[in-house]
Amino acid sequence: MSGLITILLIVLVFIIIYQIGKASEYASVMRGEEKVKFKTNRVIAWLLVIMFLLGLYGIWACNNYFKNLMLPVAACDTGVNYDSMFFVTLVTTGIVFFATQAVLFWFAFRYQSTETRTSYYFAHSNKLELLWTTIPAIAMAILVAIGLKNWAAVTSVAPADATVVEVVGKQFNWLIRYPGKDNELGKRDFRKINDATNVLGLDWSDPHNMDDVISQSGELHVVVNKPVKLLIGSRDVIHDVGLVHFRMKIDAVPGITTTMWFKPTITTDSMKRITGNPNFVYEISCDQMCGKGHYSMRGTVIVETQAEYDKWLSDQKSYYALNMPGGAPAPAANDSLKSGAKADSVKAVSMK
Ligand SMILES: [Cu+2]
Repeated sequence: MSGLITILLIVLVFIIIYQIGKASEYASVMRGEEKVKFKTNRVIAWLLVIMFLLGLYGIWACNNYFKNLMLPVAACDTGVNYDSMFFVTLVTTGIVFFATQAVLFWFAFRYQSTETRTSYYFAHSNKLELLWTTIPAIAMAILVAIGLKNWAAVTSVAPADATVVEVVGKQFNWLIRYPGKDNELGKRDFRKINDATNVLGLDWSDPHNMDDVISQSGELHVVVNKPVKLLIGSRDVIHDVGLVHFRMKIDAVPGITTTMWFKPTITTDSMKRITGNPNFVYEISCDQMCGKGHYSMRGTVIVETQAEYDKWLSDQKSYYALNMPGGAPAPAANDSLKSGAKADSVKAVSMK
């Protein structure tokens, strides 16, 4: 019974709304339909102007509210170039945005339909088509060219004196490997990966691996004003090395080594002073959704002087020393390394 009453009530409400609509229609006929139309036009035109002003205020308010989220100055040369590219893009598109929006809302207000004005039908103009196709095309081409130049700077061949550091993503942290005193990273083989004793699958038959240092806490130490080249990889799924303070990011793909290089120009200590934040740290974020622990893939970049870096590195034990206590480097067993099964037995020997 109550269901029927509800349906009847809904029907009744619809009938009332319909009747109100009809009544206002009759009223407009009695008052003169044209008059009502122009009055409505005026109201809408003013509402559009108000909407435009509210929109401008909204942009300003958002910018003001979120300005604390703005990044500090870029901490490397390529980052500074990236920021200037972003600024140029923002100014170019910003001018076009404000100009077109202002014209759009102003025309709707200024040229509203009135008793004396009839609409002008404007079908087509080749000149206009050419103008508003060519100018944006040229502007976009220039912006894209600047972008390609910046991208090439980051991904091009690194200077010969660059320190090479390996950054490998895994669910869910960054493994960072430094070449030891020999300044060369040893070979690695994914078949040798073992979470307990060989997180990166270092090939112990390669002497270059003996002094390699691995940070499992995701601490990337780099020297100020010295180029550093990152060799980036992944142990499982696609991750992404995001270095927001250096305005850089690149995917970490399993089976492929991606690289990018940069020259940090501001030490962590200087950046603490610049930002006025004594707890400031440069961050490594994972910029690719990689699983349920994605949020926790936070590493840090420590930009320091050469002396500080040398001291830090000399304080580190090599991964080999940490995981193969008392073990001697594996004998020359290059031939047996060709198969994964045999390679494991080599590792077992070296662990004894
Ligand atoms: Cu991730």
